[in-house]
Amino acid sequence: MKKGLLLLIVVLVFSSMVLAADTNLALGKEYVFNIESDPTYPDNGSMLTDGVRANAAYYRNAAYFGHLRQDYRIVVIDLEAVYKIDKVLCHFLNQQDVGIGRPEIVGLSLSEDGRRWRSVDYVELWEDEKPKTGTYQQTFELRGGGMKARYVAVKFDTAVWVFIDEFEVFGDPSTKEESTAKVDVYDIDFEEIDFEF
Ligand SMILES: [Ca+2]
Repeated sequence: MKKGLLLLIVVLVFSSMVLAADTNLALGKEYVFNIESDPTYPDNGSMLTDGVRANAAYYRNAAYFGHLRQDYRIVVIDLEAVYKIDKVLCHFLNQQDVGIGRPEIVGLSLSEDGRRWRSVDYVELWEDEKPKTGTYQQTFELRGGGMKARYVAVKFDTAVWVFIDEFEVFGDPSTKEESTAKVDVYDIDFEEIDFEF
C-alpha cells in the first residue's frame, strides 16, 4: 500500500515536470506584425496564438491567415513576464497549386526589455531538402537555448503567399520572473531587432 502510494507520488511529480517543460507560453498572448495580414485572408488579431491549428493542409481551413509578398515579416509576441525559452515552433502551409509557399528562412530573436535584442537561432530550408512542390504543413523549430525573454520576435521571408495557423513558444513556466520592462508590445521598434539575415 505504502509502496503503491510512493509510486503514485513519483509518477505525479515526474509527469508534472514533463508537462511544465512543455507549456506553450505564447497561448493567448498579444502580438504585433510589422506588416498587417492581407485583407483577403485576414488575421482577426488573435489567430497566431489562439491555440487553434489547421487540421488539414488546405488554404481555406479557417485556422489560416495569409501574408502576401512585400518585405520580410517580423512578429513580436509579448509573454507578459520573463521566462527561459526552450524552443519556438512556427507552423506554415505549403500549397503550391494555389501559390502558397512555406518560407525559406525563419529567424528567432529574444529580448527581456523590448529594447536590447539577441539573435539566437535561424533555420534555412533548401528547395532540395524540402521541395515547395506539393501540399503539406511545415513546422520550423527554433532553439531559444534557455535564454530569458519576455519578447519573442520571429522573422520570415514572403516570396509569394505565406499562410500561418499558429506560432508556439515553449518553456518551463516555473522559470517565470516578473518583468520590469515598460515597453508596450505595440511600441516595439522593429528596426532595432537583431536577426542573422
Ligand atoms: Ca491559431
